[in-house]
Amino acid sequence: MAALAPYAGGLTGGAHIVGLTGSPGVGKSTSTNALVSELRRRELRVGVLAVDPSSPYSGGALLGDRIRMSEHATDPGVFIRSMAARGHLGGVSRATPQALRVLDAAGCDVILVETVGVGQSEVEIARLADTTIVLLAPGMGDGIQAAKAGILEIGDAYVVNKADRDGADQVRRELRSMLALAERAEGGWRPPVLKTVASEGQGAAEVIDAIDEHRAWAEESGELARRRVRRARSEIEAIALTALRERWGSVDSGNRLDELASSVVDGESDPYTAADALLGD
Ligand SMILES: Nc1nc2c(ncn2[C@@H]2O[C@H](COP(=O)(O)OP(=O)(O)OP(=O)(O)O)[C@@H](O)[C@H]2O)c(=O)[nH]1
Ligand SMILES: [Mg+2]
Repeated sequence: MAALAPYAGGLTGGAHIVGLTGSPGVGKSTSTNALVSELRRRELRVGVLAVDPSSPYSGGALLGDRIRMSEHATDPGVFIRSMAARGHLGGVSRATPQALRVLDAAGCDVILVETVGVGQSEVEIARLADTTIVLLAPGMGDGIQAAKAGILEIGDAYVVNKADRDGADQVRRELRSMLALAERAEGGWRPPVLKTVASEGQGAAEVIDAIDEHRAWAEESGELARRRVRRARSEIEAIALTALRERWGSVDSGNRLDELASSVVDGESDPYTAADALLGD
């Protein structure tokens, strides 16, 4: 990581990190594939990270994604990697930034990060990305779910995929009216709501254009620099917390915790005093 530092990051330059999140089956991998095709048409180098936050073995997802992205498998301008985040200490926030750093240093212009939206993970990905795309689809109750899950705060662009199915326009309308209610600062970014048919590649160019516009705005407004500092902060924090937890393991050894627990049970001490004693050791 130290050797990579001069080649990765910066406050504005380097790879543009795009997070794609949404419910299972909404079409994230299919969309990623379509976006890669469009980015390659624009002669950009692309990295793809598919992060599975729910499983320590992303075998199934990996196989599916390989099939969906097989047309790019032999393209030297595309690097695709599936990762499981669970089982890594610190989850998405620890494992993913390091992979992003490597891809950035390797010269990717854009890195697409696909994560299934399951609770915390989509918020984590939004904290990692320069631009976050939230995918929805008709018939999944996604419009209403969106409000509940708090995804209205994290998207820099919303994409209603599977627009070949009934109800796409309705999801789009619902989403637009919900977004219109959100308060935005003067000169703030207004997330567009786009429609795609990822399986046909329809709408991919518009999504890439929206990403470009958001990047230009973020660079201009200073938001990009703020996000990158925030990303580095959470990265340092995750590594430090992991180190603390490891150190905790050595604090816990030598039966000190057992002794303190006995003293609490015996009424000689209380848990707060005991915790202070443990940390003071
Ligand atoms: N009709 C239609 N089907 C689509 C479209 N995009 C994707 N699909 C299909 O939807 C299914 C799920 O697509 P994926 O791309 O695997 O979805 P995902 O969000 O990556 O799924 P997970 O990674 O399992 O959460 C596949 O069968 C796709 O072929 C679309 O625009 N229209
Ligand atoms: Mg997928």
